[in-house]
Amino acid sequence: MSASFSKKVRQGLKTQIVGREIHAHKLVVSTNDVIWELADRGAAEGTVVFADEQTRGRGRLGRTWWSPRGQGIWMSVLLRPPARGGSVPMTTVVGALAVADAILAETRLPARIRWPNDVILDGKKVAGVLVEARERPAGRELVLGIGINVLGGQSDMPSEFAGLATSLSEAAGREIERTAIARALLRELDRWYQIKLEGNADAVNERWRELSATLGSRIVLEEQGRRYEGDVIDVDVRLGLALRLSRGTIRNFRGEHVSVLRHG
Ligand code: BT5
Repeated sequence: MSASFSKKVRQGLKTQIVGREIHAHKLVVSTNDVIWELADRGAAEGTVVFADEQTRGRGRLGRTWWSPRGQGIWMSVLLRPPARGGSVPMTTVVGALAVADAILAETRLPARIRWPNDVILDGKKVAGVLVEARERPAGRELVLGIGINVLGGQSDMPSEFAGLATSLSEAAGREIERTAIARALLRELDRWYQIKLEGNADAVNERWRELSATLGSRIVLEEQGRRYEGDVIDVDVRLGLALRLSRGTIRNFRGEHVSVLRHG
């Protein structure tokens, strides 16, 4: 990845916060780490890092994110939301909405959000979102990391998740250009982040419900060692996922410490 990648992404980009500064690297351990280093040095909110390849891309809960060279969008953005405006679950939803809307706008593929942080096509994971937070004297800093498989396909993927994942090009049946998706992603991140900053939770919830693959399905999840099975009756940015358990009681999960074991 080079200066020409960031130059192409910048073409016609009219964002206000996200993408104020864009860095593109060939090889990094994790774009989230690069952003944290830039944050330590006082980088502006909205600074974005892309990488061609990550040697140890991170997933949630200690998992790894496979990030082969030139095949996807591996990126992170630095956010400094005002006081109490930036919970990890809320920012995860902002990321997932932006990914799904960018895919829809650029490819017309029907991307859906699988709670809490996956974007899927035909039930297969095409993208993941990882949000990390730190408290600083001046307030909270968040790093929103996004991985989208753009090129290649299941035959290239590790067998551990090959049948469960796909890429945009594989799903579309034609080669999708990384820079076009990257530009749309920055535009949608900027848009959804500002809707969130305005406190417009209703707009976020409305779109999330439209795009949710989880709403209405029966799932099994695990939170801090305990298993829960039930029907998903709502998703809400403040309350999280509402699950109707078998005995009829309703329990809310915010998603930070949850793994979904089965998704109907
Ligand atoms: C995620 O974790 O889905 C969050 C992924 C975030 C990756 C981005 S890339 C840029 C930024 N920098 C980073 O270091 N990370 C972020 P999780 O829900 O825990 O899903 C991880 C699981 O998805 C793994 O255990 C695999 O089973 C599967 N997986 C790994 N790589 C994949 C890929 N490229 N495509 C589809 N599934 C994958």
